[in-house]
Amino acid sequence: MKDKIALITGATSGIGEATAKLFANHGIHLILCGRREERLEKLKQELSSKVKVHTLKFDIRNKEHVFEAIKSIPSAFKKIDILINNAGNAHGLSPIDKGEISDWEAMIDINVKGLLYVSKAIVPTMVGQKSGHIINIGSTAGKEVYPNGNVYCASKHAVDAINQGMRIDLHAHGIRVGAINPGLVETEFSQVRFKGDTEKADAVYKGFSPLKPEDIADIIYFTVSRPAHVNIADLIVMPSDQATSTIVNKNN
Ligand code: NDP
Ligand code: 8X3
Repeated sequence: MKDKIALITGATSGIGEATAKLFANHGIHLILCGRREERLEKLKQELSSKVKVHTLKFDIRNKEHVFEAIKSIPSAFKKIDILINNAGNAHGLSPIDKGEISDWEAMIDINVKGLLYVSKAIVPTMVGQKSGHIINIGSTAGKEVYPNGNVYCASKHAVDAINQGMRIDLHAHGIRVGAINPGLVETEFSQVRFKGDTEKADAVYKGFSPLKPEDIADIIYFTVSRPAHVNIADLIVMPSDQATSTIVNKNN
């Protein structure tokens, strides 16, 4: 994997950040994306002793900014081997009659449209180079629907469909496409979902051992480091204490 180049969206936190650190340990050069510039810079400083790091600050909702940012990638980083479509979040957890339209828009714009913009900006180059590996970060919420999860689940079901569609369209071009669908992972995810309500966010992970972002990073690295003839197409991973989105053993 040494000297491959990976672009990771949502690299400033959680799963994306853990993946960036693990990739750097394996000699994979990095293009790190997110909105929080200080975090991007900090990560760049930390990882630059191991690999080449380029940072791109953009809001994935803004189509023009996505395309400008990706166009601006210096030539040394232009041959992207691995795309990790990871940026995303839940916004709110409310029944459909009470949900905020702005939250629905955020989830569709970031989790679905943003993923498509980034892919559209990168995939044609992969097609040209007849190689590439795309990992779409879905969710158990893309495999089932849970109470009050309505639009977040819809956005992740869309990621599931896009993952399948990408694989159908791109496998003949030598591009591997696969999704990793995690259950409960303790990151900033619930802080964002509950808009900074730390008590509510912490309660999500109380009483059991949730996945850590490093657990998902391990699986992402395993997936991208399989031999060229192996494509992990769709993988669900949950904490051992979780059986479905709603069945979680919280008695530990
Ligand atoms: P975090 O909140 O820790 O990280 C989310 C990342 O997405 C941040 O780096 C953030 O960067 C980026 N992001 C969010 N909004 C935007 C935006 N508008 N433009 C650009 N980047 C954005 O959560 P996770 O690490 O948990 O989430 C990563 C992925 O994993 C998401 O797709 C999520 O749906 C998925 N997932 C998470 C699970 C969990 O339980 N935690 C389970 C299943 C799937 P910045 O704010 O700097 O822009
Ligand atoms: C994140 C996991 O269960 O909160 O996708 O939807 S969950």
